[in-house]
Amino acid sequence: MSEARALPTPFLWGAATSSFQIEGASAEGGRGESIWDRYCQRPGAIADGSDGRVACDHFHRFREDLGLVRELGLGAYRFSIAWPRVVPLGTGAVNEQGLDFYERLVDGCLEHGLRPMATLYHWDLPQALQDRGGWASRDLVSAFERYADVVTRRLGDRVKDWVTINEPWCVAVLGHVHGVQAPGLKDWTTGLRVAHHVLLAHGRAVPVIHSNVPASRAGIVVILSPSMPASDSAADVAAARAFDGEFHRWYLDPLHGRGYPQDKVAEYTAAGHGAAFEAVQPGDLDTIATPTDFLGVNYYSRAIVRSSAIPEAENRPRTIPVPDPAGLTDMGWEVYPRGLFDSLVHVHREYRPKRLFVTENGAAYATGPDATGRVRDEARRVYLEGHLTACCDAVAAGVPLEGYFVWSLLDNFEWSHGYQKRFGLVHVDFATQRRTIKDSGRWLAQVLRENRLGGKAP
Ligand code: IFM
Repeated sequence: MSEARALPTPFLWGAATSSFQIEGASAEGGRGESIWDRYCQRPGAIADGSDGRVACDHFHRFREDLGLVRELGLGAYRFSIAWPRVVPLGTGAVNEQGLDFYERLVDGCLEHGLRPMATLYHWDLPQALQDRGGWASRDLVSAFERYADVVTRRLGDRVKDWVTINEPWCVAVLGHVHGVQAPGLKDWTTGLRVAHHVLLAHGRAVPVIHSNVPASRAGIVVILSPSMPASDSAADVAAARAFDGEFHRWYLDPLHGRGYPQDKVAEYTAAGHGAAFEAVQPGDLDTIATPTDFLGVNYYSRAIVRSSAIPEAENRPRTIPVPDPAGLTDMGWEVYPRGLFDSLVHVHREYRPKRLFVTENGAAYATGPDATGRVRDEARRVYLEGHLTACCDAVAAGVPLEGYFVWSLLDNFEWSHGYQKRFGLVHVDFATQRRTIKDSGRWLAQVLRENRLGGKAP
């Protein structure tokens, strides 16, 4: 246990979720099919063969779940809106029942004294849009702009914090290059087109949010994972730089007015993916760089990168696992809080966003209830303590960090891992839908109550 220290104030403490991972009710309330509904049907796509049809049944239990956020002592709740619940076919008819659901959710937040932060796109694209080319098609940009308009007109009097897109790298690369997320494609040229359209959609949505929502704050969420060479060899150093280009700079540079990094443009072109850049039209880069009010950072771990002879066609990540398995979460990700501090300081110094939020941070551990019903997840408490300390250090170092959201409120559907990876502060028994606040959640509530970190665990 580290020395006790005061938490930064004012500061927004919250928990985060996303629609497909918790809502369930996939065929209720007029919701259309999403690419994740379709992807889950693909044999072998989801480790435990599960899907999102019921998930945490949050659609029906959201009041109980908001009560849990409050019980955890948090002041904010980050959730996402399912595009196919609001515009079932992606364009055309609006489903009023879908908007009504999010209105009830937002009102519930406000009744519980929670500041809502809404994400417009956390990966559940309407399948009808995928059938018309998905994010590889430029038509998606205006479809997203219109969807953002519909949602912000209805909720903008109550929701002030808006995230356009969650983790564009995951959308583009996991979904279209590695094929391990919906829609499950494996093609770099497509992935690069997707990345461009996703960024463009973000840039087009920001003014829509600003004009529909008085006093709004709009931003995008990126995932950061500081890349470090596995050795001092020139080849590993170059590989780490290449990873940094793919994972961070490809998004952060254009978002901050620098255009796409030229080293990566040259690399992708040399690898035969140059056709992707035909998607970039005059004015696009200005749109992508539309000023925002915050940058959201999702952080889980660092990446140790080695040069390798893996042929690019295999679409495999070029990272190596760290040697000490004791320091890994159930995702196989190293516990490395220092990387959060480094990432926040780096982004602040390099890109100067107006303000920052840690919009996701957390760890998967399978701990379930013991014979007394208590969930003793000490490993998660340690993880959170380390990362909260990193946030306090970043604020002390002058980073304009104004909030932190734990991933996740609930154990939930962890994409291709199904229900096997548990990130929640709250345990969910998926057979009964019973919720149990874990020890880590009780510890967090105590930290927030006492407004200090490093005290005795409850
Ligand atoms: O569960 C995901 C979330 O949907 C996006 N960020 C990473 C989390 C953990 O993998």
